[in-house]
Parts: sequence; structure tokens; C-alpha cells
Amino acid sequence: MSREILSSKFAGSMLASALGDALGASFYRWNRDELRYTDDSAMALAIAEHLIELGGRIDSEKLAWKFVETYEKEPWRGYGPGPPRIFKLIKRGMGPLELDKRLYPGGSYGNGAAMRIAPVGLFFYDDFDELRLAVVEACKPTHNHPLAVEGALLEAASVARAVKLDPMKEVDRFDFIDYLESLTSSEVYLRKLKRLGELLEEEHSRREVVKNLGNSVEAFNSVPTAIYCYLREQDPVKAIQAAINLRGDMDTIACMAAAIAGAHRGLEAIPERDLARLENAAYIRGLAERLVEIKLGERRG
Ligand code: F2R
Ligand code: MG
Repeated sequence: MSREILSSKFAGSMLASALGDALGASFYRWNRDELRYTDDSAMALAIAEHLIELGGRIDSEKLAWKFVETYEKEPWRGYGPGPPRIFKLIKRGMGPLELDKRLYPGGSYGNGAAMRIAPVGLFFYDDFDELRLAVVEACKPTHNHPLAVEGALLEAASVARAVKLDPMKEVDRFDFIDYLESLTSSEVYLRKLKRLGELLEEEHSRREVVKNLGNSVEAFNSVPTAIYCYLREQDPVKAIQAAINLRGDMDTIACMAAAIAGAHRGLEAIPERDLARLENAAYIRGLAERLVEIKLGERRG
């Protein structure tokens, strides 16, 4: 793949994902001209900055502190219930890892790990073993339930697979689903991946999609739904719209669907008028470019 295409795919994924988050979150706001993203993108950008600072590595303890710092700068981004409580415990010296196990039995299975994982999928797109290890490290600060880790792995692997696709061609949906099925062992994800393949074969009502795949904050009720939105539309803006139409945790589902679609289609698939309205778009693009430079060995962290 040329450098130009790789750069377009990294930027396309990170910007589309922030756009999906912001458009999903703005649905109920009056002022929809200002596209402001939420905790999903704040935490994804923290992971991108962390990868850059460490020259292409994830260190879970340092990342936990990075999340604390990110939260303290902008606590109003709309974080889920668990992370702010975890950050307080870390500040009290009780961490910094696996404190979600104090809040939820077996740790959190919220979608908070999957929603922020796209930069890991991008950076390790060409090495699945590295990707899997980095996903586990990136989950440790807040989401240690196996279903949260598996959801983050499926999202990161989807982004990585999309980077390898020809941006001008449609993906083979069933090949994509088969690949994801080969990565998962849990009953709920296997069932939903199979079901989403069946749902893609014909038009279904919003109610039926939500009944079968879910649209809520648990990873297993949102990651398969995001993959469905991507595979159905294969275009960032259309995937965002499909996710918003499903309601529920639509900012996060749109964010995850668009991260995959953006990695497939690249920056050119995102309308300039949307980027012009997106908060911090130039900064996000700069982070994507620095990840490419580190990935290609053009610079150190
Ligand atoms: N939730 C929001 N936004 C609404 C918050 C508004 C806020 N008060 C404000 O406006 O400032 N969005 C964000 O939350 C989702 C990600 O959540 P995350 O980070 O995974 O949180 P948490 O608390 O770890 O898990 C979410 C819920 O999942 C259920 N759950 C998790 N593990 C469980 C377990 N082991 N057993 C039972 N239930 C479990 C709980 O209901 C958790 O509260 C994203 O949508 C993000 O945008
Ligand atoms: Mg959300």
C-alpha cells in the first residue's frame, strides 16, 4: 500500500470516528452546527497521543495515568459511570490497573474500551499478535471483563482489516464476518456475528436489528451493531446515519462503525463540510499523520 493511501486511511478512520461520536451526541441538541465529540473520542485521542509518546507501544500503567489527565482536563465530555470513579481511586493511590473489578463483578463489560480502540487497530493493522497484546494493555485501566476485552478486540481487528481493503472496492461482507468469527470464542459474540450476517441479507426494521444485535452501552450490545452498520453501508457518513437511526447509545455505535468505514474508504470519503464543523479536526488529522510517521519509521515518539 502506498504511503498516501495509508495516511488517508489513518486520518479517515480517526476523523470519521470523532465525527460519528459528535453527530450521534448532537442528535438531541439544538445547536447542531457545532460538532463536539464526547468521551469516546477524548479517550481514543488519549490512546493516539500515548502511542506517539511511547513510539508505538502501549504501557497500561502509563495509559491509566494518561486517562486520568485527559479526564481532569475535560470532565464534562460525558463519561460513562465507571471511569470517573476509577480515576478517583487511581488518584487516591489504589491503582492504577483493574479497579473496574471493584465496581462490577468480573470487571466492566461496558463499551468504553471498544469505543476508544481504533488507534490501536490502525497502528497494529499488519500484525495481529501485536494488535491483540496492545488491545489487552489498552483495556487494563478500566475494562477487564472478558466481554469488554473481546468487544475491543473485534472492533480493533475490524479497523485493522479495513485498513488492508482497497478503498475503491466493496468489502466481501461474509469473508469479513468469517474472519471476526475466527477471533472470538464467546457465545454471545459468535451468535451476534452470525445473526448480523443474516440481517445483512435483506432489509430489516430498526426494531428487528435492535432486538437481535442491541443498541446499549454493554460491549456485546453495541460492537456487533457497529460492525453491522459498517458492513451494511461501507461508507463513513452512511454508516453514521445507520447507527443514529438505531438510537440507543448512538454516539458510541456511530463512532465505532465510522472508525471501521473510515479505515476502509479513507479521508476522501468524508465530506469537507462535515470536517469543517468538527471540533479539533486539524489536531486529530495531525495525530493520525504522526502515527503513520512512527509506523513507517520516519520519526520516533
Ligand atoms: N454513558 C455515557 N454517557 C452518559 C453519561 C452522561 C454523563 N453523566 C454526563 O453527561 O456527564 N456515555 C459513555 O458511556 C459509555 C461507555 O461506558 P463505559 O466507559 O464502558 O462505562 P462503565 O461504567 O464501565 O460501563 C457502562 C455500563 O455497563 C454496565 N456494566 C458494565 N459492566 C457490568 C457488569 N460486570 N455487570 C453489570 N453491568 C455492567 C453498567 O450498567 C455500567 O454502568 C459510552 O456510551 C460512552 O459514550
Ligand atoms: Mg455513548
